[in-house]
Amino acid sequence: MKSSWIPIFIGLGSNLDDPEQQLRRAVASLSTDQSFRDVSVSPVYRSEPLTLAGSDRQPSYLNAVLAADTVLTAPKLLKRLKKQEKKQGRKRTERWGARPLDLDILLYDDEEIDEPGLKVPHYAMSSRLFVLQPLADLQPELSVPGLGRLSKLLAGLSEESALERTDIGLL
Ligand code: A4P
Ligand code: MG
Repeated sequence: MKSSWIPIFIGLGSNLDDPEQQLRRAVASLSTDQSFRDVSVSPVYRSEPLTLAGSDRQPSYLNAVLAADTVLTAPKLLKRLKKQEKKQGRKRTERWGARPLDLDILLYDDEEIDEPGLKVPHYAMSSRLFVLQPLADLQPELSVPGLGRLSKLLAGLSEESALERTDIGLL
């Protein structure tokens, strides 16, 4: 039988309304929530915004990854994260639009989930340096279900997507 504490990785992103404070607030909220334990957070990176072609210019993002164990099922975890985004002023407007907080479920144990409204591993993680690098900082030996070793995914990314490591500590 599976343990009731499930290892998870959450992607954090912000490019609006004081991104550093947004990430701090999200981490503080999750790490004091009893549904989570053993919370750790990667270094914080500044990254160029990935936008849809033709959309307005956006501020750069701060990105990080949070690792924890949770008792929540995957759908309940998604609900909890959406609640946090909403609390922190997220309004869903256009896809990939600027936002105070974006919380994505990157990995939920070794599960592959493909349901309406929930796809895990996160559909775009393998092409995003701002996800893979902080993930590797936390767990370099990780394998991503269905995609293979993290080190191999990282090696396959082009140098184009520049990433700047900051000295911000979130925990
Ligand atoms: N959803 C499905 N799977 C998941 C999952 N694993 N985790 C659904 C979280 N949500 C998941 O997401 C749309 C719907 O995806 C949710 O309602 C949920 O049911 P959203 O957060 O409402 O909308 P979105 O974020 O605009 O769309 P999308 O396609 O999820 O965008 P991403 O992939 O989250 O990317 N540039 C930089 N530099 N750094 C960033 O962090 N982030 C984005 C957003 C764009 N550009 C960026 C960054
Ligand atoms: Mg999202």
